Amino acid sequence: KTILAEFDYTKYHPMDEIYQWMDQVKETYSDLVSMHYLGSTYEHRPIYYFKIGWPSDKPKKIIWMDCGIHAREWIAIAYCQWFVKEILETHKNNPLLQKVLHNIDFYVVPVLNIDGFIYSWNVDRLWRKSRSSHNNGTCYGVDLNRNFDSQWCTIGASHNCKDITFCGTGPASEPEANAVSKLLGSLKSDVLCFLTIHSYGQLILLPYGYTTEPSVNHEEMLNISQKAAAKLKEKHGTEYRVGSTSQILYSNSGSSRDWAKDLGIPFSFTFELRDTGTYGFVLPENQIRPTCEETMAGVMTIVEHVDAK
Ligand code: ING
Ligand code: ZN
Repeated sequence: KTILAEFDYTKYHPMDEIYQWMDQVKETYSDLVSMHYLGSTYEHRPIYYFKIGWPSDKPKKIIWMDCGIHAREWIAIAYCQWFVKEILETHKNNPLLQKVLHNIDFYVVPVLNIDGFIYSWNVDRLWRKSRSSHNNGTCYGVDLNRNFDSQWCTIGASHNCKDITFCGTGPASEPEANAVSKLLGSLKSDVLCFLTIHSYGQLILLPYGYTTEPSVNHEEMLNISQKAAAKLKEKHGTEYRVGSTSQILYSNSGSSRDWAKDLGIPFSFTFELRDTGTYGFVLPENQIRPTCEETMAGVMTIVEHVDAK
């Protein structure tokens, strides 16, 4: 059992340590952070999120960030932890954060697909999906980023439960996707920006995946993400590409990012962290620090721009 001051953010941590870390963060920084129950996984594990911001009398906007919707993308989870740590440890000396924490609450889900993440630690490092059982236990797992109610399973997703992009049995059929949909649905007019963190590819992806049509404020989001990519590159020289998913990659339906955009959240981005394929999902621990440092620069550029709206 480690204490929070000794927590090593440059290592990957298994789920029991992340649960412990969340408890310690909540206890240590109770003035600025609260921890809330989002919902349950298929295997009945609790999913929690942090709410980070100063209490306020006037209504606050929300910036959402989730990590670990895909089990094998461990660097994304390490980034959510880094993001929380950075806010809590540096806000006093950071004018942008001082201002933002009065206007905005960050809602951070460090691990969304907990069942899959544990399976990736214990059984199959490259597992992507959740762990729900299908076809009488003959196949397991839904791609949670194909399970949201946005043109569900129309393109770039599969109805076959054996496939890696299995979309599930219906829109938000999975408890993890349903929990996110319910909470964001109830908050929707207050949410300013939706960020969902993946790996790998070094990309900032914009809506839409399900169509090549641009979203209403595509130019504005493109502009913001280009600025973010430039700031990110200043840290360690890492090059990012920016654009709508369907235009720079290929089409896919049922993603949380598209769903959030169509819910009415004005800004919605997917980050694909390092690398571009050398190590892929198995990014070495010595890249956690530089990856998190540069991603912080990119994310804070987005935060700054959407907060000015
Ligand atoms: N990538 C995302 C995924 O859900 C994406 C985003 C969509 C990439 C379509 C490419 C094409 O597949 C990862 N890495 O999960
Ligand atoms: Zn992913």
